Amino acid sequence: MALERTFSIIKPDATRRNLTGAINAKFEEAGLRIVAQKRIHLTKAQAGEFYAVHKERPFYDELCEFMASAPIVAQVLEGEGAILKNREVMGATNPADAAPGTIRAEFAESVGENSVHGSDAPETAAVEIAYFFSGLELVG
Ligand code: RTP
Ligand code: MG
Repeated sequence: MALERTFSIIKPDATRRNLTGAINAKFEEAGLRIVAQKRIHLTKAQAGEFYAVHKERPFYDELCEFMASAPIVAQVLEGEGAILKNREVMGATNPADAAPGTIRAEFAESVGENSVHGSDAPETAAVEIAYFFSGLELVG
């Protein structure tokens, strides 16, 4: 499998509970390298632009409010098959369905406030990385 990069967010429910280090430890234990990272506080409009793909979903407004409710940590993770590996480490969207040991099983509070975001495909990873980081900020 090729060396790959994916985009990750540590969400407001997790930054609020001071879980950035605990979540980063999960990534590193899985062999993912954090090659860029910054803590930012999105506006609701910026959150809406990031999650525009979910605009028609019933939870969209609530999701945007939540993502703007506290700082996030935006990250780029690198590793062999990083996109899939990160999705595995995150666990299922709903923590009730997440496998034991995954980030969402251990830390998520609900299906909405589920501690992390991870890109779901190479195309979305490229778009999401470029939305938050310039090439100079990616240090492999
Ligand atoms: P993400 O995009 O954040 O990595 O999560 P995901 O792929 O596992 O889930 P997705 O279907 O893309 O949904 C995006 C985010 O919307 C919130 N959500 N709320 N209230 C609800 O039923 C509901 N469903 C989804 C979650 O924060 C989810 O991660
Ligand atoms: Mg998604």
